[in-house]
Amino acid sequence: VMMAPIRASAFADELVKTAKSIASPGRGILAIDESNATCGKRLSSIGLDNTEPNRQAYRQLLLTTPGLGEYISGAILFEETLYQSTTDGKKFVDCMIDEKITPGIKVDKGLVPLPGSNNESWCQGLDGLGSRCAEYYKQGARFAKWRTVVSIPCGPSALAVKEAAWGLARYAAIAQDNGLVPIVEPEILLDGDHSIDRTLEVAEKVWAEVFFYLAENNVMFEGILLKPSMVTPGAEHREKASPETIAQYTLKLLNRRVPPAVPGIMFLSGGQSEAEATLNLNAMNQAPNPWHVSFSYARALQNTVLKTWQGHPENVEAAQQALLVRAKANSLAQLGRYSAAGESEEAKKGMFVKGYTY
Ligand code: 5MM
Repeated sequence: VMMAPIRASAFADELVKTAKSIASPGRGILAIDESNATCGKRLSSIGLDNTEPNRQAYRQLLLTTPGLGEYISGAILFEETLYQSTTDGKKFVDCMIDEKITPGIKVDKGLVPLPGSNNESWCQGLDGLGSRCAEYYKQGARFAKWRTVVSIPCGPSALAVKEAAWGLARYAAIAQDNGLVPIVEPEILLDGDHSIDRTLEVAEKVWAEVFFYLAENNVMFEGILLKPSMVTPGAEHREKASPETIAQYTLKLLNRRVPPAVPGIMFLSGGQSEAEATLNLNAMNQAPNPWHVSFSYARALQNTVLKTWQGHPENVEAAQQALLVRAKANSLAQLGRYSAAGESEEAKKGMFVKGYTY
């Protein structure tokens, strides 16, 4: 007799429904869960101070974009944003629900050095996670995110990979127990001069361990979403790879490591330019595959928006149009129907920063 997973029993049906709706055709995730420190960096790039009203204004611009829900199925928020409202007093959560955008919440507490490793890091946040998830659910969140990183130039050490995988699995089980669909994000950083084959090798190791511990923690695979890095050469490698090559390697990774029970693969952009991130996603969707291969971009959805906004109220509408342009391009890429003709120069600018930490 097969035993059903013991975890997630109370929320099982709801988790499956939530995951499916986030992974619906032609839609993906808008990642705007920058912690206050990271949001401050974004604001300072356009000359704004890192104040609560400025963060609120920026998130209001994004979350009140008319028609956004056609292309965006979920948005990941930082805790502060989950409790904020528009200047007219409408809760951001309600703005999202009106557009059929599922509210999500970042639940990790960030990266710190991992003692005993090769200068690597681990992700904190398991203490008190159950009660925080329960609170976020009450506030309207229906999915969660936990991002940890793996560095290829630093090894990665067996210790760092194991810790990353174990932390993701414990988090995923706790999130499911509290009704939140966990996004599982072990970001393999772009840094390094390694080849695309080396990235594939590391990614295979990382995902093998992640799925081993997810299973050991009785996580229900139908109620999770993945947020992987695309398989590319290191950012400082002498050769660049075409979208076709990146798609071929990345799909090889998914085929080898990800069970078809997982409903959605929502890629991160990791410092790629807006146009690159869209082209690579489009290349992956040229043939049917067992999952929903889509996006969960932060920088690759926000770069042009920020530059267009510049913090001026009179630019809000134009900035919202810029968000719609990117969201629609990625929606088409999810369906395999994107063409790069007519992309702006801004969208083609790379955003990779060596040694970048959020
Ligand atoms: C939005 O940025 C997230 C990191 O925030 P903090 O480190 O400030 O807490 C990050 O996890 C992001 O969601 C993912 O890396 C995807 O973003 P990109 O820009 O790589 O698509």
